[in-house]
Amino acid sequence: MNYQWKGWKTGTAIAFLWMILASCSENTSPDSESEANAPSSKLEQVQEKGSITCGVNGRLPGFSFVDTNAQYSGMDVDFCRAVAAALFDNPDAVKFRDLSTQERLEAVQKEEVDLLSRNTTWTMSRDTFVGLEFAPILFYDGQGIMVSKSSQVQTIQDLEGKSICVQSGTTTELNLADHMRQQNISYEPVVFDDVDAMYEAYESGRCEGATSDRSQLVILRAEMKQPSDHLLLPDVLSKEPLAPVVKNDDSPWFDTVKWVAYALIQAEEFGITSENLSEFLESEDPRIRRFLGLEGTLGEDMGLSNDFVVRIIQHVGNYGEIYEQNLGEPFGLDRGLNNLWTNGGLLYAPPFR
Ligand SMILES: N[C@@H](CCC(=O)N[C@@H](CS)C(=O)NCC(=O)O)C(=O)O
Repeated sequence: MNYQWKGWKTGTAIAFLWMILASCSENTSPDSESEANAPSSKLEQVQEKGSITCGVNGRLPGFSFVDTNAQYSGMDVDFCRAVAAALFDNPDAVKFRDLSTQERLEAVQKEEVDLLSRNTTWTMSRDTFVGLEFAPILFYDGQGIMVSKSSQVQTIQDLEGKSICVQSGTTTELNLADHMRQQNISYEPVVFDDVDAMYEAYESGRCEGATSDRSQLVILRAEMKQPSDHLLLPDVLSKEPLAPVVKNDDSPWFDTVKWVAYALIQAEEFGITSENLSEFLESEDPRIRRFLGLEGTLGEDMGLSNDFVVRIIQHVGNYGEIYEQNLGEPFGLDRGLNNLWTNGGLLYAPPFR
């Protein structure tokens, strides 16, 4: 047996496998950093730093958008603010960093950001191979297709032989290919690296359809010159559970981000809002008292202050308030699956005890 040859073959096979996986995994490499001299948790690091760096989209109204005065708004932005509120009692202790679709996962791996809060779908390969952790799902989305009314397209089948604008480095691109293959529909994908270029091309008639997360299509259609010229097909091509992301192998930091997300959901379930918080601070209900840190040491036990939930609600509000302010009121997006489990949705926080 020629071991050199065998080794070469194995090496080539691994390199080849990596190339294939990388092409489906948004240009990231496996996390191979030695854990031997692992630094302290990012929780301690950010506490020392006094702020968090949060990776966002920056160009998606409702989720994360930066205006001409450099002010950020949106659900993803509010989640960054909630983490900062929990840690520093200051929702403004966040440095936002705009990340493109292609940059976002590597920025987490390389710790250029402490947290990614950017319309990012939780997938198995991102969670495992790419070396990331996904916090609780904060928006249950699904992929949709928008078409111009002038194209006469009314069903996915009508897209036979037509072109569809799609952005590279997304689950969207992969799902579209899967779905059309499964339905035996041949189409022309027109792939863009840049989201603005993609929607401009679609609006100017370069493609009959455009595909993305449905929430994004609804929001961006509202921003188009003639929103009523465009139609969202009823089909939902995929599950797109959008969740905040942190780097693997750092439980204290992952726990922090995770329980901030659950606190937003549980606050809504208890009916605690930024408006009525002071009444709840008088509550005799042991579940509320524990949740708000009036009893017990749930916060301190994980390295935060005992009143971290109070800080979140006071500065940012509960999940429902954040949703209404960013997506419900401005864009009329129904809660749908993004409702509490008690209201027929999927939002469910484990017990705070
Ligand atoms: N949720 C999907 C898609 C998210 C995504 O990045 N969407 C694109 C549009 S299809 C986007 O937001 N692009 C903005 C940009 O790259 O600046 C994913 O995680 O892959």
